[in-house]
Amino acid sequence: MTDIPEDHPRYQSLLTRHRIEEGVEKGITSKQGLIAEGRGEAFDYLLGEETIPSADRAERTAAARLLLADRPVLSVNGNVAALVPGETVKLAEVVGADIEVNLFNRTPERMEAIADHLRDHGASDVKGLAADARIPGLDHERAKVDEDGIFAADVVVVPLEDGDRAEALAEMGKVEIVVDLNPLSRSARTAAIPIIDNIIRAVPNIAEHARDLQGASDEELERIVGEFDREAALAEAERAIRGGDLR
Ligand code: PTJ
Repeated sequence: MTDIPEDHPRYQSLLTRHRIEEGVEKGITSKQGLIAEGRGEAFDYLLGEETIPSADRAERTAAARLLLADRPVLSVNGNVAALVPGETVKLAEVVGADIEVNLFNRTPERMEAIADHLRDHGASDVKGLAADARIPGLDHERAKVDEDGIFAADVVVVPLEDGDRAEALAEMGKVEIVVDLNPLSRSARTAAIPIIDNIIRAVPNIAEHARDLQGASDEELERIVGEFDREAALAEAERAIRGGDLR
């Protein structure tokens, strides 16, 4: 990346690509993660590679909901670990959440590599390795979670999630905060709080809102959550993608 100047118009997107590539090389990100990244990039390009106002509102709402939660958990897959490891650790600290590695393509090697990578970025406790509970309604490998992590959580942040699992978690009664650049994806449509933004921008922005809201009363946080309109957020993102001016 040293030969790409920071003022290159596609700097952020090239940096993201490079991180995903590195993730695959380190055994963190799956090959399917490369395809997922390509799909995400196309949506991001149409969004103007920026956080649109409805996404910023969703991110503030997510911060408020996380601060209200009793047992919040941030779920981490191979793409999230490659793109925002340090930012995820910081967000977990600000809102008092646990971090759990939860993979679509689960192998013991990738679980360990991701947990190590998160520890290298400052995580003290990484869940997901015990796998002593199951999400009902999913096949064996994809259902594995920690009993004292996602299984017991009231609020779960699930970025770049597969639709089946997002639906199964919602069935369990979890409040889901989904980060996904595709407003039409089943995971985004299942979420209580869909965030249609790049994970690279979303995670630090949720943390910034959480810092800002740290002194707020529960009534104020509940007001923010209550005023959020998920249908409007999805519609606004779809409108921006379908009708946006290409820059
Ligand atoms: O690491 P694993 O084994 O858990 O696998 C993770 C992937 C992402 C490969 C797996 O969950 C998968 O196949 O996901 P999908 O079904 O391809 O969905 C990924 C979604 O994330 C798509 O809707 C993309 O548009 C979106 N996406 C991709 N990159 C980003 C993104 N959303 C936000 N930020 C991104 N950087």
